[in-house]
Amino acid sequence: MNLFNEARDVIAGGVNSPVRAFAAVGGDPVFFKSARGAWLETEDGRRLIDYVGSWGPMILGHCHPDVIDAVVQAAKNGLSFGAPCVLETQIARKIRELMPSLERIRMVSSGTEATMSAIRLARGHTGRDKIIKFEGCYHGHSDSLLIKAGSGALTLGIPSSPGVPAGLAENTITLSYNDAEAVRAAFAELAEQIACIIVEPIAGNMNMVPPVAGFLETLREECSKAGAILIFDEVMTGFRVAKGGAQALFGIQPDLTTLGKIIGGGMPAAAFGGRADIMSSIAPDGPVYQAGTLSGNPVAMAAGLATLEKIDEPGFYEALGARTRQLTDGLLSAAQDAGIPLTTENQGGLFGFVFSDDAPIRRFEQVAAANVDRFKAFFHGMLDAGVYLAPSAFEAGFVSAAHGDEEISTTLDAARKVLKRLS
Ligand code: KE4
Repeated sequence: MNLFNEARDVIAGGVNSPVRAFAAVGGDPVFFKSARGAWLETEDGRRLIDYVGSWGPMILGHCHPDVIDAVVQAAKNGLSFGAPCVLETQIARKIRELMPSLERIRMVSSGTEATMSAIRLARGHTGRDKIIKFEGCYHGHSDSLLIKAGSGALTLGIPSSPGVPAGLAENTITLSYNDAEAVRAAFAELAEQIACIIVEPIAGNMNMVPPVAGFLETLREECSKAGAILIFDEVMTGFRVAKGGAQALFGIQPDLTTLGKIIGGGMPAAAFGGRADIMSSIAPDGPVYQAGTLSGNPVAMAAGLATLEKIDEPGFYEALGARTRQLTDGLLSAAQDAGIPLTTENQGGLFGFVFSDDAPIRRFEQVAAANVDRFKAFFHGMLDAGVYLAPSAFEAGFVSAAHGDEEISTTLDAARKVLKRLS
């Protein structure tokens, strides 16, 4: 029996997270047994260049010695205390040093927990129930956030997953990403009912879609006017697109921020934080309850802290950004030579590419209309050539500090050959 069938015999769907199942690209998922730097090693002995990086955490590359040493050292002192340890204070200080808007922080164990808790905090702090999110943005799988709009701008949410009660869904308003007018209209109609807006300041879950000028500014302005809380979900963009995240890049200060991925360095760690007055509403200081057995786990804190120390080194993001641009520029020229419409985005260590001639991509509808069949063929062609891309046309890509000239040139050589075959 093959590894995937063996997994399916005991694990729901054969995977512990749906996107890993290759349903969006076809075929069986690849099983990995090890990774180092920019490279993955499969169970059947192949080496692949990795552009998923565990969906973002592995910004230093896999098995960075400083991170592994920190994890081993922490583990030798005990895996979990369920009680305070100084590593939690140290990483919280480091996060605030890099992202000053997080005046107070609460560690959790996943991005889903971070956004779920931030939403509850916003509702508890404001006493309001409605939240605004944007179609194409993903904030983890808590009930209030698995909601898609019907048609129209102000349609009250309908569940996009069974198990989400209609009574809850109707408090989620889903608008179009980059549609500032729809945001103003929502506040004009419902201002005093809106607890918060949650947004990916650069969307990385509908491929990569940056904000248009004025969009984030409108969110900031409307929330400030209405006394609603602006939540930047930087689980993906935090320390990925710039040292201080998207909020530093765009110079916009949210009221709350959610983080994950990189702050755990590959271990389960995430966080929410922001204005001290809002965070004072969280238990035990305040009435909004939130808790977690492994929140602030010392081994995860050690991995995250070691990672954040490294990204804070001089020149880290200049080098990372240049590497990512080298990749996306090369993909663009290979597609042009092959006569295939392709548009790309890049910022820091995050990139996206969409098979479409409708550039620039700024709306979910444009991504949804792109050539997914061509993406599938490209994905498998690159996999056969030894390059592991995200197995979905709706995901972004991740470059690490370990991706060097060899990895980029090998990737672009493969892309040139595969695109020529597709033309
Ligand atoms: P987790 O619960 O998966 O740690 O984080 C949820 C989350 C929250 N916010 C943003 C902006 C995110 O991108 C995510 C998770 N990202 C996906 C990849 N697009 C995780 C991969 C997966 O679901 O397996």
